[in-house]
Amino acid sequence: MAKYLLVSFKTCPWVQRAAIVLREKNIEFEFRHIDRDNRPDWFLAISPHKKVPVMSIDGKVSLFESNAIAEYLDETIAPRLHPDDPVQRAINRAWTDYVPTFSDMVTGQAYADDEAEYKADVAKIPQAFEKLEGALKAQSPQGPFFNGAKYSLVDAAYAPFLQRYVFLDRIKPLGVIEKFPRVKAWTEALLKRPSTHSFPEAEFEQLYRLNVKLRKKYLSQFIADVAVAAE
Ligand SMILES: N[C@@H](CCC(=O)N[C@@H](CS)C(=O)NCC(=O)O)C(=O)O
Repeated sequence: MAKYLLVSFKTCPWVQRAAIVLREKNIEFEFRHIDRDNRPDWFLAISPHKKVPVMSIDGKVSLFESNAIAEYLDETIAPRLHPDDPVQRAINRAWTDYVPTFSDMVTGQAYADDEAEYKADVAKIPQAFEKLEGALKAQSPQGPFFNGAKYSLVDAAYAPFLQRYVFLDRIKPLGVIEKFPRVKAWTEALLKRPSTHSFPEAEFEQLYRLNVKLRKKYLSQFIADVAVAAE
């Protein structure tokens, strides 16, 4: 088996997506966390956009962009997480293409400078959840995952952002996901899935909260506890 090295910032959701796919496929990998503010030269040499994730294979080739990494792993290592049916595969890919927009709409409020901006950002969340609610109704009437019982790359792509929505909802209640029962049930199923988690859940939530606090944005004032060291 090839040697996989996944280069990461500890709380990066895009790294988490790649890590989820590795775990779903039972692939052993080295998880190497680097400092966002002091990116080593060896990393800069293999990451064209200076971003994580980068996945190095046998120290010979380095892949970047979480979607490209996920697709590569799915093409090369069983079990296949893409559906066999080409139409279904195209639908799944279309929904993973929506992830960057979804993440901005659902977690963008964490970067708001003031209350007015925060409220405007929160007002965008229902539009994103509504689209997903419709997609889940069409693709997965019974749940629990995007394609029903079979876990797919769509699940791996959304899990990190749905998890962050839950974290943000616990910092300052948003009251949105409750209106979208399929999205809510999907989120719960993804959070229960062991592959979602790169770190113990409570520890990771604390780390996330600390990052939000240290960002010194509008939301920071609602976080009282800073129990773990920043990374
Ligand atoms: N489209 C990229 C996004 C990766 C990304 O934005 N990574 C962030 C960390 S979560 C990063 O490395 N940011 C550093 C920077 O922008 O300088 C992917 O899917 O892999």
